[in-house]
Amino acid sequence: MAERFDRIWHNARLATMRDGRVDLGEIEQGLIAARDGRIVYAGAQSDFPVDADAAERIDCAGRWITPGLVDCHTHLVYGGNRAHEFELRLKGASYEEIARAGGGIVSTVAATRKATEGELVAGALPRLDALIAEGATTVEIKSGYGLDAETEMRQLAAARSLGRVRQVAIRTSFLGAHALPPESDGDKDRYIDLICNQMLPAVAKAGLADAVDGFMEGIAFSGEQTARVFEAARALGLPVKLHADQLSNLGGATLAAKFSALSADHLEHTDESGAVAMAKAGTSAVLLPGAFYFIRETQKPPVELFRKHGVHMALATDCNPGSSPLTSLLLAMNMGATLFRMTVAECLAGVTREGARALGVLAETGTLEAGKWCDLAIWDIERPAELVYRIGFNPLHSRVWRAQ
Ligand code: DI6
Ligand code: FE
Repeated sequence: MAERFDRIWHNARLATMRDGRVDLGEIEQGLIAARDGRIVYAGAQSDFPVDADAAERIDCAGRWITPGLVDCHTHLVYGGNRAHEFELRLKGASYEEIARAGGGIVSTVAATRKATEGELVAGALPRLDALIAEGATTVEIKSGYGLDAETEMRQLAAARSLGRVRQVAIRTSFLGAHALPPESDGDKDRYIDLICNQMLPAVAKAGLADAVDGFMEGIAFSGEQTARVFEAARALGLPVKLHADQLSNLGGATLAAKFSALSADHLEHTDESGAVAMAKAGTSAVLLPGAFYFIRETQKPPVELFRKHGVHMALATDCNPGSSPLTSLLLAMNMGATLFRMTVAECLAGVTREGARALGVLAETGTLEAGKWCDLAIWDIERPAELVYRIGFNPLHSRVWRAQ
């Protein structure tokens, strides 16, 4: 008897993004078959049984199918808005002047503390929907605008709620060590104690975080303070990741590697020893060209060193109100190519396979392979390079999350 499938997409061109390749794993006459939300077959149409039975058959008319996109670094749940700050900056105000006038990250913290979970969800939905409209099927969301246990947990709960009101997989990261809250009176060590002894255990107990993140920087936390947060995460069995070497080289990439972090992110100032340490540890590099562009950074991440040492490179939006108000993975890809000189294959892998790897979910999504969730983006394009090349144009034809 012929095998039965729920849905079959035929007459498609596939960019499978299978691991271990520098190309896209293209299949010209391709077919995908799904059952129970999972890919059962992704390959040449000619190798697929002609008598296979399916509840639904979709003729893709030669369109390209890529894995559903993965945004592996966002801060898209927050209260308020910082457009006014942008206007002040355009008039010449410095980041410090804005911060002293009550703006900057502290203003987002104040607005986030005032917002209910429902308000946080409602505020984040248009941003999440913008990502989904371009084919995103997995999105990571960080806390870090609460900076107290209650608000951090509310932010993470809002992130989890988003995954219930939209067909998208949400991965959460606890970023209590994002900035020093105003009530800490400059005492960073005492705030780190609070994170390790109270906030993180409460977040872990509630099952609200899939990973723990930090911001290691002169304006944020030191290597020693970050290591304490990572030790606490390790004791709770949670994987770690780090905002590292964004504005200066404090050895963030090396520290992340030492803790076998899933990823080190930003990395504009990472040196060769950091890249080597990441390669050895299997820590992914998450590159964030939106922040690089928006704060008019000039130091580029060492893409050449990452290639040389075989560090996996992901690309993400870093969607946040202060340094990267970006909700487009297509534009992130264009920026990855034009600003960082990444290849088309690297950009596409960066928002699919490598994004999934950076989140620790590569076994579940990120490539078109049997056994994974059937997460697809179907595009009206002639060649995959169009996804990277065009600016501000969305050629998504349709999106499929877990075969639906
Ligand atoms: N790095 C950044 O660039 C943002 N956070 C971080 O860890 C800035 C966040 C903000 O200004 O709201
Ligand atoms: Fe970030």
